[in-house]
Amino acid sequence: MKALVVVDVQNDFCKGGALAITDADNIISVVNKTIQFFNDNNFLVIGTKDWHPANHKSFAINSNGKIGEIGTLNNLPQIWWPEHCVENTFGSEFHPNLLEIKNVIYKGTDSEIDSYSGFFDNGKLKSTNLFNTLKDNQVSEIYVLGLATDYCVKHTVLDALDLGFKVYVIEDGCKGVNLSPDDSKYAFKEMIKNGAYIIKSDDLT
Ligand code: VGL
Ligand code: ZN
Repeated sequence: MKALVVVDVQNDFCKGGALAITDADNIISVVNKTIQFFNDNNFLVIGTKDWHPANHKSFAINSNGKIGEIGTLNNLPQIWWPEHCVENTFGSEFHPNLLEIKNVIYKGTDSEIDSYSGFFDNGKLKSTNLFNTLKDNQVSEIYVLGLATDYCVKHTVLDALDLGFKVYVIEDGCKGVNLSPDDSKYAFKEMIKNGAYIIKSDDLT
């Protein structure tokens, strides 16, 4: 079985959002085309949501940090982010033009620790339901796209590879934060080095 994992295509990462990624909205048509392809073929479609309580410690304001600087959270290096994807707010909803996704995985729900991967928090202390959902559906190959290339897409892909999945990343369906200008480029390199295949949405037939 094949599964599509749509990573964090939420308002706060899109135009006008609290952690808006440049040109994020340009991926929506690619993401929708890909969702449609997976639906048409009766493959599994899963969406992840970054889903933080308002007191989440990755938010600069809750950790006495400066946005974009690095500190420590739960003994791990942590980038301080603006408040984003607060649970049950407009910012944490999927982009309004995104096709409906029935299977949703929530991550970053523990205020004490950040979670870039759709599978585990950054310290790998707890897991989400993503692995079990994939296992229950006998998924062996996953296709990943969404936001952001250099954080949640990358970490979801690396964990999926670690867990033994064959992983394809749909390049034109991803955009990165790029705190440093080449972060997305290096993210793709790291994913490739660890065994991911980089494809274009048009390669899906
Ligand atoms: C993300 C930064 C903070 C992401 C989530 O979805 O890539 N990035 N929280
Ligand atoms: Zn977050």
